[in-house]
Amino acid sequence: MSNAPPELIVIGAGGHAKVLIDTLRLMSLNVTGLTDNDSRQLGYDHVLGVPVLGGDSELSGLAPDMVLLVNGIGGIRADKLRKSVFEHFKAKGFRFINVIHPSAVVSVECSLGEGVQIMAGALIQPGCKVGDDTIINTGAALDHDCILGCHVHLAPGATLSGFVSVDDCAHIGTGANVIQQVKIGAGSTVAAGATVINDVPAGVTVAGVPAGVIGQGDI
Ligand code: JB2
Repeated sequence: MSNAPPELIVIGAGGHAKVLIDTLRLMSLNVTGLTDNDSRQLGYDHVLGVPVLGGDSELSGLAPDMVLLVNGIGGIRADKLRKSVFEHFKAKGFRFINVIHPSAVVSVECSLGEGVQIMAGALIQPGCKVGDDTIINTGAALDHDCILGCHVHLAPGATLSGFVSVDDCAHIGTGANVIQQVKIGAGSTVAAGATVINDVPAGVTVAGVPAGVIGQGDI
């Protein structure tokens, strides 16, 4: 078996990937390349100096144990896409690394799944559990004992008080607030700036202060 260091590849070459490359450098990790399925339409072939290698088929010739992946798909409508990318590559035997910005404050008394991304200035208090492939974006905060499922996205500045639970693929929008002990159902969207004081069922969108249901699924 080769002793060559693993390739570190980010899937997706958009805005979220740019922030991840910067964060990984602060972790002393160098991204070797990016894949983007629209690579020919991007209008650029590097992000922060890292080459866009082509589509995801570029990974098919690589041994999974010689590659570490980072899921660079973010975005409000992208949580299911993000999930499918994660599951596709996991099924092929690839591993996703955790990305934790050096300025994030993460209690040692919490558990993190695989491929978790904790961005600049985020806070995670004790007793929290964060599932696979979940993003705690810039300046977002989890108070004590919050339970987040897989492929959840807490957008920048979102705040969860203690004992909040968020099920798989839910999206908590920029600057939203969720009071203590509220449960957010799978695949639901909390609009930017909302204040959630009651449980949110699966698959709906809530908005406003206090937040109410305004529709089904993504906004
Ligand atoms: O299956 C895929 C795939 N699907 C979309 N494989 C690969 N390798 N790439 C894929 N993509 C590519 O992801 C798209 O072609 C696009 O270039 C990229 C996503 O870039 P975009 O800038 O549109 O979104 P983002 O997810 O990087 O950033 C969003 O989410 C962040 C959290 C933006 O809303 C940002 O502003 C936000 N901070």
